[in-house]
Amino acid sequence: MTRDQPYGLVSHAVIVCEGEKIAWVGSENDMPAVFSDHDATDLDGRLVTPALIDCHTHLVSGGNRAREFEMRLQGASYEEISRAGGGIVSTVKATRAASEDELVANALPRVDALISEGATTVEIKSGYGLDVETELRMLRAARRIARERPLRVLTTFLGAHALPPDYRDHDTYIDEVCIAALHAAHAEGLVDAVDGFCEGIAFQPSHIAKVFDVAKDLGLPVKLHAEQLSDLGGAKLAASYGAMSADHIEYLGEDGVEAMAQAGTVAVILPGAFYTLRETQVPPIDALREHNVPMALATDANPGSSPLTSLLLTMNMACTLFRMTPEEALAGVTKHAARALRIADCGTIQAGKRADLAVWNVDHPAELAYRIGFNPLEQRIFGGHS
Ligand code: DI6
Ligand code: FE
Repeated sequence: MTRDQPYGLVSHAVIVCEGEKIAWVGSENDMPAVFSDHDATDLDGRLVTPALIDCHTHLVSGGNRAREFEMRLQGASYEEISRAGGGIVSTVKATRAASEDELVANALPRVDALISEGATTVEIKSGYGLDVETELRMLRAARRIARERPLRVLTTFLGAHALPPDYRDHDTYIDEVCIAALHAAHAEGLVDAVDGFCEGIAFQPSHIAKVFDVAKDLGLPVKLHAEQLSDLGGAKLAASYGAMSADHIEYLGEDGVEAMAQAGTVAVILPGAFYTLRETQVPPIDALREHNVPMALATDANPGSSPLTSLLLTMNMACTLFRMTPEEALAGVTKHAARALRIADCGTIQAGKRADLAVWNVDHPAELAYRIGFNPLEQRIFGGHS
């Protein structure tokens, strides 16, 4: 596609699909004659973008935390609720009590919300089991979602999400449960990547390093929830392991940005959590731009800090709250989200890539980020099928 137009826009374009893939894309006038006998669908001049990709979600979980929402409105902070046994740990209870079928059934309406806005690829993390059995059950549920819906799911093991109530010592939990669960999940083919939550209320860099060392031995790529509420140097640590992404990063400093740039680690920006927790520290967008760190955008869909299942609203929030441009926001949920997940076969409209496309009823791509709570999707195409 041409790079000289904003958004890489091509007007009067043709996209030739063959099977699951794009065979050719370009301006109507340049189309090779060999394609002229293909069945054609006229999209009436509508905008076509790559289908959307949500590269950071916790879509599989039990229960919900509406009560905690009420408590926060009465003045309790996210960290206070978490230290008082609420927060992540309350979702752990509900998730342990849920069967695989229940976990899938609970997740599907949220998955469908993403699909209805043109998403074809979604990352889903474990991390609400925090015991071997439930971590594996969450990942099996995540894999099953890709069989229940026309959707690609990438799974992420997040055993280092929180200290479960049955453990007092972080090192013991990491050594006895988290690493055992990672080995077991990997042996069952359930893990595409390994994540952790590096934060005062979760795990220190030393704990994360232990988990990442195991991931490295198993040949699994890593990513990290880093610098969300404080700066523990998580992004730097992740970059030292060649991480796919460092996510949240509100408190990331310049040295962390540089480390990410050098390692090719994508910044995953999560405005839903920032909004929900009414944070005030914005991620260092200017520094990320200056250092050419690709910025992906995701929902962080989870029952606590980001009960958000709209990538379009995520785009709007990234622009309004973080001053990202609508063009950056669109790249954040397509091209850079694919990069954050290290999937080279989607995220842009190019010959040879999967025909994962979204057709929109808008006049200009900036409209995708501009509206609030409005879905202009006309059609979603997944692997050439609508
Ligand atoms: N950071 C988040 O925003 C979520 N997990 C994490 O590591 C929060 C998850 C939750 O509150 O349930
Ligand atoms: Fe998260």
